[in-house]
Amino acid sequence: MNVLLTGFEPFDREPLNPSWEAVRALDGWRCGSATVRARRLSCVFGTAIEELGVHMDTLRPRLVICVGLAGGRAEISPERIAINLDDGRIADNAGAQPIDQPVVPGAPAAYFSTLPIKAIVRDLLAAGVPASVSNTAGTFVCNHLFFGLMHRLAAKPRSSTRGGFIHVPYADEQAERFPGEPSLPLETITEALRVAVATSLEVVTDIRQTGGRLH
Ligand code: PCA
Repeated sequence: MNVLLTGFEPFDREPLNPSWEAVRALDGWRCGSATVRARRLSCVFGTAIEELGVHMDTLRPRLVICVGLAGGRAEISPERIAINLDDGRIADNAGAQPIDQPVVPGAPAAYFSTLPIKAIVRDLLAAGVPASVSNTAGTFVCNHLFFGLMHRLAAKPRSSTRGGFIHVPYADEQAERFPGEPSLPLETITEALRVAVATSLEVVTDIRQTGGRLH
């Protein structure tokens, strides 16, 4: 049984993207009866969703976790919701900068993750990794991919495949270029994704625990 983990190529002039560096360290890792397959996606609107679709068609995964960098966040953050909106504050790696466009015209406004996001946060905290639920994945390529993933899964309601998105902080290797911004060791980010995979395979119904915010 395959688990698909995706990370992104670098973007915004950075030489590395910790999402891909962490994900690729898990390629081939066996978690119980599941095997992780790591794939790198382009940081390009449209293309990222197309590449994900090819990998899903080929690997037929039972679990899909897409991972991206959220520079400036201090915690590993499982995303709760993908919105049907592209609004680029910067251009993607192909130079496109959509403003207020739907990811998929005519599709629902939003989809919820089908990962056990609360249980993932619980298990990360228990492992000593800073973590919290995020209630917005932004409006750039990460949210775009997350929406594309959930739209695809929603089209096959009888499939048992679950999926979602996790944002990670800068890796320590990037810290000197972002003074004052939080970062984590790459090994901690990799370990966090191990926990996220294991918890997602184990927990089908999420736990009841707040992940809310006042603002
Ligand atoms: N982070 C960006 C896109 C690629 C990535 O790793 C985002 O949060 O949208």
